Amino acid sequence: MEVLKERFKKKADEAATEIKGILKDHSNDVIGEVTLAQVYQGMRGITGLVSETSLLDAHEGIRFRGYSIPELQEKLPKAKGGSEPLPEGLFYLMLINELPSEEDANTITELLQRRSHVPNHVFDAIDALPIETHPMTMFVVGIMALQTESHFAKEYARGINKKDYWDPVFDDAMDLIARLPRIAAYIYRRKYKNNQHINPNGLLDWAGNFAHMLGFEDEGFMELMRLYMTIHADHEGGNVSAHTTHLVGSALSDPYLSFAAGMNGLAGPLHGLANQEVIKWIYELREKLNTEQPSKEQIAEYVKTTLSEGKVVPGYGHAVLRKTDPRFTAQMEFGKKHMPDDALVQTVWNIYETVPPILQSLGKIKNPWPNVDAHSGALLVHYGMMEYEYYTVLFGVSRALGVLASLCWDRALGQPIERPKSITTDLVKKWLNKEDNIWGD
Ligand code: HAX
Repeated sequence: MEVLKERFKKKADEAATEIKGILKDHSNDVIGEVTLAQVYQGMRGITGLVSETSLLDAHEGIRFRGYSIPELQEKLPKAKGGSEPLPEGLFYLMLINELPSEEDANTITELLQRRSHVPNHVFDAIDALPIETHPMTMFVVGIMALQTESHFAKEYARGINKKDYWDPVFDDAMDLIARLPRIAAYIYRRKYKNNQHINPNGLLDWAGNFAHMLGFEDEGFMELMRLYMTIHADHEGGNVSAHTTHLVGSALSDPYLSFAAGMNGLAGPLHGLANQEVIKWIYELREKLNTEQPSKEQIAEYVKTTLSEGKVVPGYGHAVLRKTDPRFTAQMEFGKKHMPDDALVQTVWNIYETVPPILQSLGKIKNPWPNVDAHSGALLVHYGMMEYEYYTVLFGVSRALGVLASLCWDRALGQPIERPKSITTDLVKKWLNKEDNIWGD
């Protein structure tokens, strides 16, 4: 067994024993209560899931295995000459629950290189789609076509013992993470660069090689990809893409099926697609006002128009966060360091100064502050990646690191099929009328 797999299994066995002990003594302890508003309004704030890889605090933002983004930037291994963390290191941290050494991160880079072959039928499946197909649809089709390679699906068909599920799921997760940049780059080059594809460079790290296959050799863009792939990787378990991957995986659908399902959720405009919506919205604003640098007053007017048309301001608000997203701040710091005079980046910063008080004044929005998607597009445009419909694919490649590490943990801990209870309004009315025995069996 390879070293990484052995280390994971050891950690997972220890954690499983610990959880068993906790449940033995505390199974009936109550950790929350559920209100009718939560039942009707998106289960907001209901604690009902365990996801080991990261934890979100409403005010502080995300921590990956206890580490904030600035801490990751300081403590994770870097590429030679670079100053942003290697996403391979974050993956190691999420999977093994220990900070990786440089050697640990390099081991993952090599392991991913070895597993990165994508069979031709995957490219054929993508090629069968009309060129105008949205890149996220192409991405999901590519992942689904790759499902032919699932070790878990084959082992399950052969009758694998349930205590061994984690093993082929681990292999599928590693294979998928290794292959996704290839598929994603293929989609980009097919749709936007005349089908001129670029071979992988085995000397580069995972994110650097992805940048290379996309056609961006600029060291600044490679650094951006390392940061981008790190900060988008995970956001605890309840967000749509993570929760969907976990939910579908709980039916023992293999990691390809589960991750593709998660990506369909990421493709929604209230979730990952917001990164394309932000840039589209800024471009429409620039076009309407016929200026590359709208003033704060012009931005404020445009925000009011957006709201009056019954639309959301993309990139602002969050279901859990109640402060500026530290993923936004990390990108802002990157912008200050690499491109402080960029007109689009400055517009993003002016929007940041303009939007929150307007949203706050409406009184109903719980979080008027920017989320991760408010900033990412402007950095990509700076390096020449203009095709904003593609941006959510980048998010998806990164998100694989977190949700697939989590899926390994789900199977190693023997998490059961997910099946919460739903009710009808009729039942709610009976409950309010205090009728007996309403919850049934
Ligand atoms: N612009 C306008 N209205 C907004 C808003 C925004 N940015 N954010 C919230 N609202 C509205 C809601 O639509 C809701 O209106 P109604 O009562 O009329 O239905 C009201 O304010 C209360 O919503 P909330 O409780 O504050 O927010 P939710 O938890 O329901 O929704 C969302 C969280 C992120 C979906 C929401 O803030 C939103 O639509 N934001 C814009 C889209 C976006 O940026 N999405 C990306 C989120 C981060 C992410 O997942 N990235 O991938």
